[in-house]
Amino acid sequence: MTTRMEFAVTGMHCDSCGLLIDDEVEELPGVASSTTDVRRERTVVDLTAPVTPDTVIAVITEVGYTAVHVA
Ligand SMILES: [Cu+2]
Repeated sequence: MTTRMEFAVTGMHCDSCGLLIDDEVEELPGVASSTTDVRRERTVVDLTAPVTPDTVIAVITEVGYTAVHVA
């Protein structure tokens, strides 16, 4: 099982953007933690149960950013 996924995220302007993404992604069942690095434009998501990349992308899109699954 995949325990970590990484996304390239664009559209973030400040640390609040990263915190917003992490708060929303961490609401998903199966997500242990979400860590966004605004400068690197990356979000790393650690899982405790299977979650599809598309599920995470949908949440990030919903709050106004663009995400691509990279690993
Ligand atoms: Cu911001």
